[in-house]
Amino acid sequence: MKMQLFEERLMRIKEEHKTLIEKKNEEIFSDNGVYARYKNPIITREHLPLHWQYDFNKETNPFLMERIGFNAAFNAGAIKLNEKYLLVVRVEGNDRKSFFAVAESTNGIDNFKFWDRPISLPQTENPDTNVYDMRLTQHDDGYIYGVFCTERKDPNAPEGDTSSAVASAGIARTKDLVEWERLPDLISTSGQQRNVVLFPHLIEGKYAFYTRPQDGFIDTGKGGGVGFGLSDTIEKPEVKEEVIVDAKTYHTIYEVKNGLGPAPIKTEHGWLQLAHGVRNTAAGLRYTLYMFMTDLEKPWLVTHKPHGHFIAPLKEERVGDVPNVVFANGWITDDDGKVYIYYASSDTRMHVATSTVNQLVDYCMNSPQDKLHSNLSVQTINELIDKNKNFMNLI
Ligand code: M1P
Repeated sequence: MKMQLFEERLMRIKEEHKTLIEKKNEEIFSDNGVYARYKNPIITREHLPLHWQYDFNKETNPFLMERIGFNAAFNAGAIKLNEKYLLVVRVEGNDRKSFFAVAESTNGIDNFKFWDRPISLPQTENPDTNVYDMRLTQHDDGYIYGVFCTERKDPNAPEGDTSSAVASAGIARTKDLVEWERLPDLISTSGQQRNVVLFPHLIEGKYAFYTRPQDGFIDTGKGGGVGFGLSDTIEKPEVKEEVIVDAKTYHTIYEVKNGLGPAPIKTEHGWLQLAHGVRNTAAGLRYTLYMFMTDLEKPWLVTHKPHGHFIAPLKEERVGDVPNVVFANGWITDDDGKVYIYYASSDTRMHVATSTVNQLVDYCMNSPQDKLHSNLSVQTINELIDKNKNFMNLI
């Protein structure tokens, strides 16, 4: 009886997994013309390898029950290596611990398969309690760097406080995403750091980081937005001074906090930057993605910034462990200029949206800016209406 149950379940589990992994994705018509979404999420917790979940020995698992459960697969870093689109996914176990695992696809939009084992991340002297949200940077020095958030219990938390944590930027480097060398965590002037991204080139002979200084674990407090700072070396990374690149601002989509997404994309007009902004609502925090461009030579200076969000949670993307959230820490540019924007919804699953470098530059350079007042927004709309006066026969 038990043997039959085992075999039936085995067949069903395998079939469902294969169908999911092999499911073709479909581009959805883009009404905004800036980027196209796709019909299916590209990675979910159901994509995780079956041998991470079940004990397939009939003797020790006669009911073929799941032994290790996974809660979510989201916030992935991205890189293209050897013609493969690789995502370093934040996988969260049912035990709440996040870790990193690589999933690969040959076309960047579907058929993502996880590598055989998750990444075994070397530890520093002070072991991580939790790690998440790795940003990958192919640096001029020949290494691929993974900068991620490492979280440990706050040693100064009052007795009985079993929630407070300290977030820092952990750093590891690799050449193949298989073998990783851990470096010391970034030291900076602020108490906590999350959303730290390594810039791909040296500046004035130094390693350059986009940062997000914050006073507390959730609240950024006086830490005013996306920052930027230089470190003499990468082996002893320390940013002694941070300038604010993009400040959090009253009554915007990044009024509560913001943070950089992936490492920027170089274009002839400047660096394309993708970030997340957080605003408050009666239903809690809302995370959306926005874009801006920075100067080619001085990548800490914003040159163009479209108003409002670029991608906001839509339909089922709004539902998940942390609702009303989109978050991105990975994108890939192909040689032909196609851009794959990898974003997660509601801290639960991964999606892709595609665009091109030319479209994203056009979006950044030609979309109106946020003028921070309703009447000025109306003025901007009226300017477009006036511009369209001679083209009304088209619609
Ligand atoms: O839950 C939404 C996001 O919250 C954090 O982002 P931030 O540091 O900007 O608040 C991160 O923990 C991120 O992983 C998460 O998706």
